[in-house]
Amino acid sequence: MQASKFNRIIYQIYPRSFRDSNGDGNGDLRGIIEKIPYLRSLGVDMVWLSPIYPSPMLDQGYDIADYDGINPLFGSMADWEAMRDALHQAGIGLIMDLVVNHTSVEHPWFRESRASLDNPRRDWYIWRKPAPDGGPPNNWRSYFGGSAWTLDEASGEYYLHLFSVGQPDLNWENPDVRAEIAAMVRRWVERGVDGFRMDVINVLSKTPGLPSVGDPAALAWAGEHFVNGPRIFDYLAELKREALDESLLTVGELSYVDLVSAIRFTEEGGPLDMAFSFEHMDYIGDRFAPADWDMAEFCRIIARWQTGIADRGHAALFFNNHDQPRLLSRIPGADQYRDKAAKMLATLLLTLEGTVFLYQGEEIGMTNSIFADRSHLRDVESLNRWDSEIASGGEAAAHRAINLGSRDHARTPMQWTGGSKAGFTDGTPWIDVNPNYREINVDAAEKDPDSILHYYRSLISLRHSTPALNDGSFVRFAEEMPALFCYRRQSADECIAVLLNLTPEPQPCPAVNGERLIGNYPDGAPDTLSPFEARVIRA
Ligand code: ISL
Repeated sequence: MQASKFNRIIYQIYPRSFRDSNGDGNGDLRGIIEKIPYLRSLGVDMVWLSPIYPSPMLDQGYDIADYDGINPLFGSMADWEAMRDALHQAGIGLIMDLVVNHTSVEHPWFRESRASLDNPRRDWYIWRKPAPDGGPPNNWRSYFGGSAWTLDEASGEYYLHLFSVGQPDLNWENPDVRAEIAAMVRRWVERGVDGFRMDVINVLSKTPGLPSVGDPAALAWAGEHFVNGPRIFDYLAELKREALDESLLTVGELSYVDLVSAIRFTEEGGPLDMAFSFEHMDYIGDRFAPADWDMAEFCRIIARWQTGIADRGHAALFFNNHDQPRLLSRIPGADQYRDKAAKMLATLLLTLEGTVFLYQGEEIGMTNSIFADRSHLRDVESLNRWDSEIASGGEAAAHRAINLGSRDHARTPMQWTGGSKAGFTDGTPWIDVNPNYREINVDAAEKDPDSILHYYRSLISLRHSTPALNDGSFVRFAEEMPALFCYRRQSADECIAVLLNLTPEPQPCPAVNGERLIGNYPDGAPDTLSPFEARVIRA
């Protein structure tokens, strides 16, 4: 079946950790080319590459120093073109990461901007004089901890960075900035990309005057004056008009977004095709000091979004990405049932309404890693957090926070084999391989017909061949059973029922008659679900 734009299954590659072809310890574009047969055999329709542009890598490439180049760490433009062509020959589309809320401090625009108060590019970024006490102009906090402002000693002014100190925010109020970004996007379209994943795309527009927020520490206030700011829809409509066409797939990462605004961004005629939202990941609060993971609550949020967004907007579905600890490691009881829980989560993700995004390693059940001390961390947010925990709570607190919340859990190298360095590199990996690679790796999974990997393949193929799984409505049932998540996907001529046990204990379940399409246990008793059992039935 030819997948429509919305029915595609998309695989996120974190290039630095995917496959290293030249032994320097860093994944690269030639490494991706090597693995295209693997991607093809998985059955995915597109890949999204996290940033591969020239960058000081302070935020692992989300700090871009040149929007039109390729970071030599990953290869050359010729390598990129070879990868694009090889993907296309394999029938796989290519989505690039568009990071336009901020650049790197190393970007020539910022170098010019900071060079002097009267530089023509001064206004391309957000500069303000100090507050009367000499401190930052307002109380905004950076996503990565600390003030969102840094003083530039030379000019005596502060610049705004919602993320790290190396990621100054562009001034989207300036029409020249917007025109230059649109031109850059057009150049990538001309180079043959098939879509864009737009990084924190709903924070471009700041409230004029940049007022302080009510309580910078409280999550609800965090984005008060920049999340979905006053001109965001104008900016995105303009970008779409100037640079994008319907054949491209656009997926926005929407920070702190609620259902109502997510619909506005993705409805018919809206600026984006689809959007990532985070309520199902963020309900635990601070990732580094989270509330207990609660599968019933997770599914309740998913159900609310499924029902709410239906026919109005379009969801980009994901359980893992490069910013989240591995979901499998968060679920109570899943350590005892890794295989079953991974397959249960896969069943859930691949039977929901929306466009499915998989993250590298999820398809073999990769888990969180262990970071012995600060020297093993690479992520700027984790390093900041380590330092603040050491200052306030000491070593044990720092370990606890990192083991729960670090983004580095998702960034350990892809585990290809049980051999040296998990088959990721012949050199020294830029970040340690998870020690469990001897058991959890692609090679082993290929050989085991009952592996998580083969289960993903079957589900991907099932979704591609089952219209109701793409376009059918979502209706939850058996809601009175909190240990289960049960729903139907209903289209005009078929109905698929999904029964999931969210717990590591057997649970009674409603009887649903019909043909069993897939499941993670051999056929069992019709009225009981085994630990983390998943069943998909053509009802
Ligand atoms: O706001 C969040 C959830 O509601 C955050 O998780 C937010 O989505 C995230 O911090 C933004 O991430 C993106 O932009 C960052 C970069 O470090 C991340 O890797 C990227 O995914 C800055 O570019």
